[in-house]
Amino acid sequence: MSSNSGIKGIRQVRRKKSSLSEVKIVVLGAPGVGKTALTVRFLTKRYIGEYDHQSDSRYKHEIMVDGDPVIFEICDTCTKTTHDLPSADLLTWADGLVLVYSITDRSSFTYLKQVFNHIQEVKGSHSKDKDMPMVILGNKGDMVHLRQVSSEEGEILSKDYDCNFFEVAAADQVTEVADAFHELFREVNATRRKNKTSLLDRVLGTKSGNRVYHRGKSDSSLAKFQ
Ligand SMILES: Nc1nc2c(ncn2[C@@H]2O[C@H](COP(=O)(O)OP(=O)(O)O)[C@@H](O)[C@H]2O)c(=O)[nH]1
Ligand SMILES: [Mg+2]
Repeated sequence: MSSNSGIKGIRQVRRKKSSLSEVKIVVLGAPGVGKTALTVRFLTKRYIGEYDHQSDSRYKHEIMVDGDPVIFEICDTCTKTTHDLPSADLLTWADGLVLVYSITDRSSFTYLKQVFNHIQEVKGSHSKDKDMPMVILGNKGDMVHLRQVSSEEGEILSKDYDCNFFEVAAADQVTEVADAFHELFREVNATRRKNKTSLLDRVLGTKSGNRVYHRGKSDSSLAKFQ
């Protein structure tokens, strides 16, 4: 091997490292909706029926999204009652939120609305200049015979809060669950780009002059899964 190809090799490694993205995700939802099952399904592709978590669990995994490695840091919250709401610290830590309800449990759907109101309040008092990318998951899609929340209601909720919505089943889906997390990562990236551009606009005072292209939801939903 010539010394030239050695240098090339090092450059390639460096480039790869610097392009590594990181995303911090918090999984929220009422007790028993499948937050842990979905998180574990996404990170390991496996489904483990019962978990005995007494506190929030944190995971850090490297996952390929659209051909690039991404470090997912995930906080799987351990909500004990529907009076529990995420702390301001946790919401500040998060780049994006996975909001889970169960299609077999109407109260878990109602709980999400409570969470949304809480997020708006926290965002108001901690006026941070960023949107919070979110995805809503209606889990336990395999239990249609016990359905209490229609797909349309899930869709309407997601339109109200301007986020993506997927009905999934941690119990028997792998790709669909992963796709939902990947989509959230894409949304986080789009928001980061938007925030960077608006900061630049403010610093350079070019707000009204330049036209900037922001990737819309329809573009990101077309992106192919792996
Ligand atoms: N049928 C079905 N059961 C599920 C699904 N996801 C989770 N569960 C079950 O729901 C219960 C609660 O799941 P868990 O992940 O611990 O919920 P968490 O409290 O939100 O973390 C467990 O018995 C899981 O096996 C699913 O997609 N379908
Ligand atoms: Mg759990």
